Amino acid sequence: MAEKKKTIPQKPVNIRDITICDATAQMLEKAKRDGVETAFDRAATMKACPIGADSACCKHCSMGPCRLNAKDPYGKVGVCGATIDTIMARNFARMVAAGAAAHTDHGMAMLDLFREVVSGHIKEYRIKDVQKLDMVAQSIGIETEGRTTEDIAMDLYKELERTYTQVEGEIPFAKRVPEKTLETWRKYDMVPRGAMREIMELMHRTHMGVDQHYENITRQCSRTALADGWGGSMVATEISDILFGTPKPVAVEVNMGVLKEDMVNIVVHGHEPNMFESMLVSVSEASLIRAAKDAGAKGINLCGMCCSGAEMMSRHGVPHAGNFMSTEAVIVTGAVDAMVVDVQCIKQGLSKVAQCYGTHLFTTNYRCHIEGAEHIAFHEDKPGECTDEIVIRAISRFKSRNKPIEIPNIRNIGVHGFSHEYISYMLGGTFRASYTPLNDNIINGRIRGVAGVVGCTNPRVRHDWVHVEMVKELIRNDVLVVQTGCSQISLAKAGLMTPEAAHLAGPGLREVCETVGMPPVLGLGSCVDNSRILIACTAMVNEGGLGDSIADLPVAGAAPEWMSEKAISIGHYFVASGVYTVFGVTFPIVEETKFHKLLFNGLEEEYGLGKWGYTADPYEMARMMIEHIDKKRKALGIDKTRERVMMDFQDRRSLDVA
Ligand code: NFS
Ligand code: SF4
Repeated sequence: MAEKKKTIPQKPVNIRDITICDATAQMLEKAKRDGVETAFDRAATMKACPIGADSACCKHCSMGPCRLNAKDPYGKVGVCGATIDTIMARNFARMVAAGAAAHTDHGMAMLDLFREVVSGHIKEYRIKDVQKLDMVAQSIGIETEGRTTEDIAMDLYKELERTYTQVEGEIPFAKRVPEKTLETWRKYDMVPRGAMREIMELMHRTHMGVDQHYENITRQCSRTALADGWGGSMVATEISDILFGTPKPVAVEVNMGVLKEDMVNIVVHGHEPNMFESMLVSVSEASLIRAAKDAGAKGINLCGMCCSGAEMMSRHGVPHAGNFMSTEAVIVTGAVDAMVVDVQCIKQGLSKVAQCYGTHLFTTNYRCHIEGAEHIAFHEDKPGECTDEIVIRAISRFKSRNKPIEIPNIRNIGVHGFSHEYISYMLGGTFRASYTPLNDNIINGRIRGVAGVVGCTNPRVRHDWVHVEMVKELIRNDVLVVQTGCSQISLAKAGLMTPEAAHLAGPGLREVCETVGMPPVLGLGSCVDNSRILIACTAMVNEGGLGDSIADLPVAGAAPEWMSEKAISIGHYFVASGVYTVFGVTFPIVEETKFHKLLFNGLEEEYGLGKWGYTADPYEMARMMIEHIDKKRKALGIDKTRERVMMDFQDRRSLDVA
């Protein structure tokens, strides 16, 4: 450990300036004492390349890399002659391609599992939610009346496979898109065919010397992003619900205090629910529980992190230890006997931190190996082989624990698991589950609009702070917030996932929350579950009274602390679906260029889609979203129906409640 100290920044960093998460802060203090480096330390010493941050460079061929000047964007072109707009559009498009590939490959893996389960080759999983199977099948025109579950499931598999492999035609879930939104996509040739085709074509078109018009690149970029949102991600959500159950609200504990000193602690972190589901089976195995007790533990404690953690929390109430910027910190407790990962958002740095504390870091998916981590392959036809082995190894680590353990004593209980289906039921009741009450409350102005706040955490900004401040500002202004992923965990830790948090909401939203008994901030699950937000938007359009397309709705989206390419893909599919979407941290673009004007204005004005926004300031972000929501309310003619006189924004800000 000693030699690592050299890389830790010498100038004192006030830990409170880099995170508002008390548990993470406590562990960063400990890491400092232990001489262990984390991503927070590296972010402080790694100066981001300013040209790269502006996306003003290209390395698509060996005549370059070519660096343009963000201060004088049209003063220079690449060796091939590529302009700043071409370069930025290509870079952006490749981020979308990579992000969409991640979600669609995950979705396809779920679909592979579904096929093997339906065909009887895999018996360790089964269809758990038959009602959801029927509902999804019906939504894309598959006959369900009088047919067996197996028949319906096989037909659904065949249909959904087209989401990935189809060469021509529209992806199956295009049938779910509100008509007017779909019309707009058709007009601009933006309806996805199959994700493989779209991603391939986008990679082709962004190769040196192919598509060199930023606007044309952006069209294919939109089509690819839509193949993620209404394709890969939506398949991942729907198939996971069918196989593992559709989430219903459940009270769950979140934060590092979910680790237990006297138990064998296993933390699962990643994105695919299948391995996690099997881990849940293994930790419930009587023989393994006995082995843990024989080793002196009270039992086995399974916790989640990041997105698969968010799914397991929603479906099964598995406690959640923290979001992306806490994955190293959680190991610093010394209490984690095994951290198990599959794919996506897994910092390579975990391997070193795990070594420092004698924690086993296991990779399980053939797609993701990490130097220094041990790989125990997970096979769906014999899942227990991998997950039992991991439990056994965790027990042996428990037995030989030899480092002091410090677990932050912080747990935040909240309600999670608001699927679209449940929201409909919660608002409308058992007999007439519907979005009528939501639309009514938006029309009468009690609820001003709906905001989706999602995405990563990022050490370039104060961890959790941007999420929390912005969401508080939104609910204070009567905007109902729906959340997924790491952002949901930020707000859970801030205590906003409880019905009691309604007192932080404006009077209209508070009234609705109190009547229904719901929190002002609803947690929908993992990042692929952003597809639930698309479905919720569709339900709002179909319900009536709020316009004909998603672009008409008084809604907005944000990823205040984003970091990954997946976030860009998500942001762009929301924009292409008609939603104004604001990102924080930084935006890979040079302002006042043609490409910038297209993303931040033209897509809305000329194409009738949504548009992008950017600011790092949470209050400004909330203001921009509210302003957009009000603009949409005005266009719908419901701006006058708000009964109360709204306080000026600055007044509201001075009424800070927390
Ligand atoms: Ni989504 Fe970001 Fe990762 Fe999940 Fe968390 S970092 S884009 S929220 S875990 S995918
Ligand atoms: Fe430079 Fe053009 Fe090659 Fe990009 S494609 S590196 S801009 S020469």
